[in-house]
Amino acid sequence: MFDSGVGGLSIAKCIAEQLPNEQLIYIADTLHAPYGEKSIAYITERVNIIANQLIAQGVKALVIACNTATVNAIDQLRARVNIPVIGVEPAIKPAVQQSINKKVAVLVTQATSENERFNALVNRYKNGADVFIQPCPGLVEIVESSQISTKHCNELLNQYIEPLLAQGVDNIVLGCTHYPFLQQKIQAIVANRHVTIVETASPVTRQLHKRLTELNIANQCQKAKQVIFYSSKPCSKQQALFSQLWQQSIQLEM
Ligand code: DGN
Repeated sequence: MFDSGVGGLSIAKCIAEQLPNEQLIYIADTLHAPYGEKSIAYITERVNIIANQLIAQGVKALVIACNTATVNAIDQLRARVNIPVIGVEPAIKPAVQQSINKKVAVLVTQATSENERFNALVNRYKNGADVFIQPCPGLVEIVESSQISTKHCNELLNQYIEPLLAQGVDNIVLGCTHYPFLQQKIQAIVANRHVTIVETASPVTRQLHKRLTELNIANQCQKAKQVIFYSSKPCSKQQALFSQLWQQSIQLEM
């Protein structure tokens, strides 16, 4: 599995907990992050390079743990490789179903907000509800640079979320895998407002398990395995960030 950086660890954590008999390899493309403001051609090239590295290691499935990379590059990757490719898409459908006010917000990167496939997904599932698409420039960088506890982070989140609350939104979908690391902060902003925050780690984990089971290749490790972590920019700062978000000391491979 891979992401532009550490965001996909929010998905990896869920997979590692729920599917302990799978060997996970995680690549963070930190040297080329963030993807959010990059072109489709650039994102596609990065996705293909990383997917090839993972396939060369003999993986049996790929998880694109990044909404931006999924909407921009999953179709061509699926057409090109012969193993299951699981993507991450914002959980708009359940959010609309459970919204009482029929007003839902989706927090995404700039690239996702402008993407045709993402907008088609919104139109497919909105079912008459108001779906507010909120691009959130800066949030990925905050997670990548360990600035979650700063005033700047609070200010940006308030700037993006307050107007949505004023509109009566009662479900907020986290449409970027970096955002679950800001969930406590978002929760504090929406406190007492009866707002549900919707994430995608569990549905992605279920989908991965389903595909592996269908192909009869699930649970092939006898014992629970340690996750192997790579970064395209390995350094002590990165290792500290990985360990902080993984809530356990980890070793970054070169
Ligand atoms: N975690 C990525 C996503 O889910 O979209 C962030 C993409 C980026 O690098 N901006």
